[in-house]
Amino acid sequence: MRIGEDSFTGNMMKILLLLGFVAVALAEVTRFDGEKVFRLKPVLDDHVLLIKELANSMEVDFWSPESADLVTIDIDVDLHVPAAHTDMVYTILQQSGMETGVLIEDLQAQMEEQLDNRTPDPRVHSYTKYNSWDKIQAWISSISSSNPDLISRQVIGNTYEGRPMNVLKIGKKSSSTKPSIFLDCGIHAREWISTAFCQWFVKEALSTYGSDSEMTGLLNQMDVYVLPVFNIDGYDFTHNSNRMWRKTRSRMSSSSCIGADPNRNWNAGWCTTGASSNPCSDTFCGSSPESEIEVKNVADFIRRNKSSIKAYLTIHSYSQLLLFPYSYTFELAEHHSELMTVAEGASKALRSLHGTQYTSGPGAATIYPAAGGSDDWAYDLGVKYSYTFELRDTGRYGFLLPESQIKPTCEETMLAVKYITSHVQKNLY
Ligand code: 0X9
Ligand code: ZN
Ligand code: ZN
Repeated sequence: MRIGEDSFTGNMMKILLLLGFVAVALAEVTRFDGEKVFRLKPVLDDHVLLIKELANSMEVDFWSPESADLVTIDIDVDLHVPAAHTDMVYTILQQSGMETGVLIEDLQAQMEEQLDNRTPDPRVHSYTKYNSWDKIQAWISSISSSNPDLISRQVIGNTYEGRPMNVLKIGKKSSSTKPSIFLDCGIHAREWISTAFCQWFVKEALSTYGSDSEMTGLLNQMDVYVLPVFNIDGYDFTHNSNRMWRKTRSRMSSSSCIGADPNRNWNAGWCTTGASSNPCSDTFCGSSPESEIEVKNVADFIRRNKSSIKAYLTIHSYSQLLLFPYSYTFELAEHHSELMTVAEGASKALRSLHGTQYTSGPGAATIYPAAGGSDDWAYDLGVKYSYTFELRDTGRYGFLLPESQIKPTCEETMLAVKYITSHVQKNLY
């Protein structure tokens, strides 16, 4: 090992590289100054047509529903419009007579307001902040190594960009295989409250095991597999480049557009409805079922553990819904009435804490038909209790739910999740 000139050169190189990376990172951050989110209430075919035309003629981004293909009469549309077009779009909408409101005046300002819990130390992991992937990854390691009696972890594969996907298995150790529940968060990158919930769930499980009888009973009898961040590449991208990213970050040689919708990529009526085969769409279903490595990794894991997994819970945001199969068809699921009863009980438990209202029902009829989702896939595989949560809020902040709402949102969601898990525990099959 030589020192002197070489180490000086080496250090200079490091500094230059670092500066280079900083410059690149800064250059790539997308800002949203002056951009608005409109809420439209289409009640005529003409309104629907107009929204689709707008979508074709300028770069608007659908927050809800997720693409122009899903727009129909009588469902609210939350539309994100670039600054340069806001005046024109607003005028056109006004002239059409469609009811139009402004949900978010200035997206950049709202984005900065979202981080309203930035004290005391921005460098540490916090359950009431939106943590970066790097912080979550460190948290996964430390929480598993400090709770060896209740947590074990395994890597189920890597993401497209090579990040390890850790699944935490939470439960009292047992020599035989226990029945289990699979919980994932962060399928969609920009739904940050979802990712916050999985961390909250793990914390609550650990801190109430032994004191809360429901949690103790659950973890004694069952295991809960938690995937804290499903779409890690996308999540990291929302922290470092574009806050509004939804999809994975995979590349295809046939298109310059990046990523597929990881909730349109499952082998359940794949790409037949409410999904797009255009790689540039936010609801692109991918080049084939499970083309997204993250989806494949999770599907493989669930298939491998199929005989033990009794419930599949997946956390999204926003619109305060508790959904169950089906979304790829309007046909009712075989266990429709039980799924509905449990969903209503869970919604009621959730509401009891802060009065937050949830609507429950099968996906297709309750939000929109959309094929290739994880809930439908798990259900058709044989996981009877399959639920998609859409957490707070109903559009005031949308994906930019302030950090000050993490605690109340997670607390109320815990009640619904525990309601479902205790039903599952009492009705093992
Ligand atoms: O569209 C989705 O993937 C979910 N809504 S979100 O706003 N978070 O994107 C709803 C998923 C419901 N289930 C299925 N479509 N299978
Ligand atoms: Zn990172
Ligand atoms: Zn989602």
